[in-house]
Amino acid sequence: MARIDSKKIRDALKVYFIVGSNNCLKNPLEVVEEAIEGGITIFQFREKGEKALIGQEKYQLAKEIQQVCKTNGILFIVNDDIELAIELDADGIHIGQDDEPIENIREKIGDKILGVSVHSYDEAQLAAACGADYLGLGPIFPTKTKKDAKEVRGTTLIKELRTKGMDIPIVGIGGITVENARSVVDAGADGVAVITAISHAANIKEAAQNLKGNI
Ligand code: TZP
Ligand code: MG
Repeated sequence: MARIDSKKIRDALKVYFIVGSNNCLKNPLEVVEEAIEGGITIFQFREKGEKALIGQEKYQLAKEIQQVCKTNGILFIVNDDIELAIELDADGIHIGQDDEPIENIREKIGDKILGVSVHSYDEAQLAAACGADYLGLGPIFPTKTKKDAKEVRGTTLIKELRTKGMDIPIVGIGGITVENARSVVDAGADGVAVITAISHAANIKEAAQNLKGNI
């Protein structure tokens, strides 16, 4: 296996759906299936926070969602839990600044996709130099989903990285909705990552479709 090429990851980042069981108002498997029907382009399993599953229950849910993703040709990324990502042979892992050093993770995962959340130009430069395949930037807009989220920056950092010549694939995250998604891509992101805009929608398939249609 070789590292994913940047064209492929750029395309995959367009509509990035992230979910854990505590973000869902119904069975997470159904949520993911309907989101896939609506056209999401990549998926992240993010089982953390209040009432998050642990141990065997977490593993089982991840495995079932991974199977749904596989059947539908959707990349399956695991948030934070490198052991789980390796055990499941996931397509990739997404880490933050508080996780293990990026180069250690790259060493452990080989050519799997590596996404890194960054909050400044310096963090972005370091992540790119250490082997990140894409960067997550946020929160772009106010969000209630991540309690320890950093300050809202709008699209400022996306524009800064692009203006300074960084070409690495970027996805924006935090408070993104069908109404504001376009502004994130216009600022230079390759796509938008959302939790609530899809997982809490009355019609999940339509929410994913509308998001895709608006970027
Ligand atoms: N990282 C920065 S903001 C955020 C994460 C995981 C939460 C995004 O959730 P929502 O519901 O799309 O605002
Ligand atoms: Mg983390």
